[in-house]
Amino acid sequence: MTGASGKALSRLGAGETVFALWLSLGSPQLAELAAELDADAIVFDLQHGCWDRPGLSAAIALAMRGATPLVRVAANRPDLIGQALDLGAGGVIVPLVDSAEEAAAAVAAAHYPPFGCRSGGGMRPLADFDGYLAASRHGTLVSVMIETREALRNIAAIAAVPGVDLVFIGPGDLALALAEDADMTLERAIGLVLAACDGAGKACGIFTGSAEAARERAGQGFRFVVASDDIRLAREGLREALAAARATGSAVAS
Ligand code: 3PY
Ligand code: MG
Repeated sequence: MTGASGKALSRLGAGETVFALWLSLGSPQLAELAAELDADAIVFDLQHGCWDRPGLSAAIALAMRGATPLVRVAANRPDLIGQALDLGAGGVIVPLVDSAEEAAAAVAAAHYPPFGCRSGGGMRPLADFDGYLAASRHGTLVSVMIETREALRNIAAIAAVPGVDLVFIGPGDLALALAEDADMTLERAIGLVLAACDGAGKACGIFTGSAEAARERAGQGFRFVVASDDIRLAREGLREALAAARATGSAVAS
């Protein structure tokens, strides 16, 4: 089991946009459905999502049939990053990275010595550890999230960190961070991050919640966008179905 990040990393390397699906509900069955759709990446959200480890392990195996499985870890910690990769994720998205030092720590946690501090183990890596080790150096996607004022201040240094493959904006948290800031709008901050990534020759991505937003951001030069997520889709689909059923019922009654 090697090179699980292949599809997403090769699209980024070729200057193409990665269109991702985002799963938070903790359902391996949804991962199986998503894997049938030829997404470039399927992201499993462990920061805000409902995943347990056995469920995540099953979901990653299903996702990798058709896409690059990525894990948004709960925090920038070597144990969490190592666990996600040991389960077979092709890469990690690390939230709330505020400085070049924190970005370098995330990169180190994702790589084995001498390039980093990841510990060797896990059912999937050990199936063919020599092959996995050889592929992992250039085949593990590391993405750091920009979602605070401090990250914004340090964006040039963060984007320049070797081994950061993708700088990924969390617009929700960034909006919270900038709420009281009269001098900085969210869109201006997003533009500054994109420009810093261009300057550093790094891919910049942004969380989006709909196909329209994903298309628009891709058109602006963002190289990793999210077509939708399972919570939003389930909520909208269920709401629409219920409303449609009720509308039919009232039409029949009248
Ligand atoms: C944010 O918008 O803050 C995110 O983390 C997206 O998931
Ligand atoms: Mg966030």
